[in-house]
Amino acid sequence: MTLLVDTVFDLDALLTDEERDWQQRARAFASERIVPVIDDDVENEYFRQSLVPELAAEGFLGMHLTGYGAAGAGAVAYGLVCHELEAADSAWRTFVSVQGSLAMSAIHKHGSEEQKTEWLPQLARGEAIGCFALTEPAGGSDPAAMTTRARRDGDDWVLDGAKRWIGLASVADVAVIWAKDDDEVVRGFLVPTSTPGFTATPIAGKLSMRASIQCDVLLDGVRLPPTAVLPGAHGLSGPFTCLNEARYGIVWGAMGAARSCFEAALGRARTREVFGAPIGARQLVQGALADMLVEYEKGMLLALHLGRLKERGALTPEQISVGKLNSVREALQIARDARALLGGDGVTSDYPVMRHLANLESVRTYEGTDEIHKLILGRALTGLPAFS
Ligand code: TGC
Repeated sequence: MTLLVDTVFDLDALLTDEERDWQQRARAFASERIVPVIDDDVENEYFRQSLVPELAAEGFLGMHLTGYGAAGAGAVAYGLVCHELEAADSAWRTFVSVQGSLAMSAIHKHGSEEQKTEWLPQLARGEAIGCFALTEPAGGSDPAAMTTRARRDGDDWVLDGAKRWIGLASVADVAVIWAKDDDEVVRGFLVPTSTPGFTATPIAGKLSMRASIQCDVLLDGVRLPPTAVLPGAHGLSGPFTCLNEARYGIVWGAMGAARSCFEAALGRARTREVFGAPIGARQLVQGALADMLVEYEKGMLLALHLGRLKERGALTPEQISVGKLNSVREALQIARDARALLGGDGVTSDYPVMRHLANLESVRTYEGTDEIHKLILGRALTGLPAFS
């Protein structure tokens, strides 16, 4: 009997027809529109912006939000789309995350009716790109220490500071900028990127996420009207509620990268002959494949469980930390094991494994590092914060 990845626990049987439809459309999009070009784009460090309206036409941008042109899909459907896009490349799940889970979510959760009406429909249609700027050059793990300032000047706000690792900022039309006001309260601002004083510079020399863009952002006396502030965001819970959304997408997405690596290793195990037999006939190789399968299936079941909790409004930040930590950690291990099974060929672009491995190193670091998620769980378990 031959088991196919994704059929072991018959995850499909746990999905609705509508969820399977989202999954199939995302799988088709990934295989027809992303996979054929991804090696070139990675080689050339190229963000293929022409795919943005196509992703929008599929309804993938902000798909889990309701109203304002968003699809209003469920959390599991959104997770399945993240899974399929990241099976092609983390860059495209990252794009959907930054646009939908971070920029659009920030506006949807914290924006005024005018801000939602102005920005959400065009972001959902892919006619505008959004970015989300929280992390600063001194580090991303402690947003409470941010130094970007928002001061009042009459009715206006004026922003000064610097942000780093901001996805899509150089191609974005609007940036959600997080800054401290004169009372040391973190506030969010919608900044059209054409505003004088806003500069975004792509970070060069990345050996990971090469088909995506991450930027340094400089805010030099960026003057904004009073309507630019997100009225619903006061304090760090403002950005953190958006990070919850993006971290949730990663729980599914990282397992997509893992699936791609697992499939490559499995195919090779069946065909590659060493010592006169396919390596898949050897006990050590079967043991490695079994370990990959176990972690992949556990990761998928966990993602589905978290998705169902989210749909019931019962998902906690700590549960998201369990998912993000597990999915990325295990996806990295699967990618490393797959690389080893592929032998020397595993380091070439004949296989997607090294590309996924390099991408997953970024995914491990952004949206809360493994260490930060362990500390969130450590605080929840002991009641004792280790980071203050
Ligand atoms: P803490 O005292 O725990 O919380 C401050 C306020 O925030 C609330 N809160 C949350 N609300 C919703 N969801 C969550 N997950 C929340 N976590 C905290 C909390 O209830 C409190 O609210 P209030 O009303 O009482 O003020 O804050 P802390 O400073 O002690 O937090 C520590 C820690 C480590 C948990 C936090 O700093 C953390 O999560 N660090 C990691 C940050 C992170 O993920 N950075 C990645 C940035 S995003 C990214 O990588 C891609 S986008 C590009 C970009 O970086 O901009």
